[in-house]
Amino acid sequence: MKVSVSHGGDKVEERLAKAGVSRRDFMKLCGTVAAVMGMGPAFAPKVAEALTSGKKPSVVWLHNAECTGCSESILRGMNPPFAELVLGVISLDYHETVMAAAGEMAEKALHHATAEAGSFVCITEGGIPTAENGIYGKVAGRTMLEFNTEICNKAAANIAYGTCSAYGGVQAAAPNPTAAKGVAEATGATTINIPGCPPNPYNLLGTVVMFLQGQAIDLDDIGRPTKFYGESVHDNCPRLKYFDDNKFAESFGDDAAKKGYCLMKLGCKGPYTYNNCPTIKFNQINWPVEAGHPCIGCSEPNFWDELSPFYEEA
Ligand code: FSX
Ligand code: SF4
Ligand code: F3S
Repeated sequence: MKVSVSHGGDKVEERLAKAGVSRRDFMKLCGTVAAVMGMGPAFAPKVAEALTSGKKPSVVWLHNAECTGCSESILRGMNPPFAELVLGVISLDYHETVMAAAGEMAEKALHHATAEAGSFVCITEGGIPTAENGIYGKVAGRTMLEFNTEICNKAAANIAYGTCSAYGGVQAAAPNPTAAKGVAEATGATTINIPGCPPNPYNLLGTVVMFLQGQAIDLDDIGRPTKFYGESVHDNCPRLKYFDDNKFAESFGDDAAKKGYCLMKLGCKGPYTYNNCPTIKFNQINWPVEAGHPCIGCSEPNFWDELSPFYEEA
């Protein structure tokens, strides 16, 4: 693999300093990434080293059929400003939502970044409509099916970010009129899947750190890094003690719910869902079950069909 790396531009420390993020905050974030990776605090300097090595892999980010919540999950990361960090660590050569270029200039940037096979990493967001040769999703006159098939099969590595990109997601829910599929299934390319609707940006950052460190990334049988998706939501849920004691909330806002009892009778799909939400949380602040909402299984393939109705016990 010979992903082109840029050594120019702002260094990650400079970008973070401009955004008002201290070295101390940055080290705290590295500690969180180390924890997400299942390592102790002693691993934080290694994370910092990978993130500040100055090697910035060239990344193109393709948008498909989606709600853009996946990009939002990164852009709204606050602790420290996550977008600054991500943009400091990679050379983001194409991303329709955040790039300044538009129209033909944007297309040129994409063409330029993807001209040489194996020289870039592709991150995809959203599912791919495949019915009638993909006519239900087009960018710049080309179908998503066409340009994803071309680019993903030329990339050194593909990361499917979000459940839609990994497995089809909401577009692929029954009756799926556009025959939407995940990127791997639609294009034949291999993807590392970081599902969630939206996904947790720390799982993406942890994957990028493993990539920068040259670590082998162990995947489960549906393409998810086992470091982040190896245990169920239920396994690490703070309400598990109540589940074990048969103490359940019967309705939203009842006394049992307020006491933090298990939400299984309100539809929680935590036992069937593999993700690290209870330990990493969103913005390290909260996550659905702790906020009083059942897990709807948003990181599982076909969860819209197979794990619904969302508010009924499975
Ligand atoms: Fe899907 Fe992402 Fe859910 Fe939304 O782009 S995983 S609908 S959060 O935004 O693709
Ligand atoms: Fe499991 Fe959900 Fe109950 Fe938590 S709330 S213990 S994840 S069933
Ligand atoms: Fe999704 Fe369940 Fe986590 S709904 S965000 S996998 S708690």
